[in-house]
Amino acid sequence: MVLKIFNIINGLWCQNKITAKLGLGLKRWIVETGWSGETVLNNNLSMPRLGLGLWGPREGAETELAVSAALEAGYRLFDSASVYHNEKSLGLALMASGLKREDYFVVGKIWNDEQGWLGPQEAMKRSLDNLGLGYFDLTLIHWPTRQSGLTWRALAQARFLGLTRSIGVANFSPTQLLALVEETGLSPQVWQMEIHPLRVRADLPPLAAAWGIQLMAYSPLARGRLKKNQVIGRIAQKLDRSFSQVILRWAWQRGLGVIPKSVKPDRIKENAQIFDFSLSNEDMTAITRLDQARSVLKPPFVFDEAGYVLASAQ
Ligand code: 1BO
Repeated sequence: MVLKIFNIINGLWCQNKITAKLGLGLKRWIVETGWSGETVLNNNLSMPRLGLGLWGPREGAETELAVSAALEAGYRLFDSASVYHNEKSLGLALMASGLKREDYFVVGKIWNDEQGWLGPQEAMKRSLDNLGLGYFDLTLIHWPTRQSGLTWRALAQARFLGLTRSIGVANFSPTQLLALVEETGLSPQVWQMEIHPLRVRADLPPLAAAWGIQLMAYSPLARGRLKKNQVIGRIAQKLDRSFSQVILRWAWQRGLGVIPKSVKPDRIKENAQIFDFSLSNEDMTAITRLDQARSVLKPPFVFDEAGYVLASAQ
């Protein structure tokens, strides 16, 4: 909302280069204060930092109800993927909300067998058709494959053609990301990774900051593995908050985008209520110390020796 009002006023006086530059500086300042819940990406477009993860809900009423509950609770970012098979329901719920297209942010992903030069744009058109939308706000390569250099060039072209406004990667190690940028000369706007207190990835925030890329945590609640954790329980009790709110707030204070998944309206609402309290440095450290460098995910395919998805396993 703060950014929306700002954008209207800013549009009126950004008639020349100097005022436009001042306007962008002011926009960054508003975002950095945390008032807006948004971040400005390295292409100067803004993105909500809290969103609803859609890996799991089934196509149909389950996804539609989750998305409607999220919209009502104030979520504006929806993390979809062709492989989640619920794009039609996401699109229907967005349409039913009556919101304008620019008022929500839709993330899409290119699955492994959609990678290469022609596959990504065909897949994006298919997904946009399912969603009933004209463009993605952000499109990610879902997993690194040996085809990802070509995929990345195709995504850059898709951005140029208006199929997506921003591009990024998911599940790329720092080495794989560097190799991609070196091969193509194209930097991502967003880097999505599995991050939660059991997999802290302390190496990633400084790298993302140095490279000017927004980091986004998927499975931020460790898929329920922390429900009985005593450290989080103690902090939650002290602050009179839920386990999930404490974990999400920890991720938020690390500067991450967060996309918790839930299909329960009360849980969806609860997960969005993380802006009226904060964690002390001691609490942040105590949660960070829970790190076990452990993934809570079992990808349904295998990787080669350099961590790329094996073509034969896609
Ligand atoms: C296998 C899908 C992982 C989450 O996007």
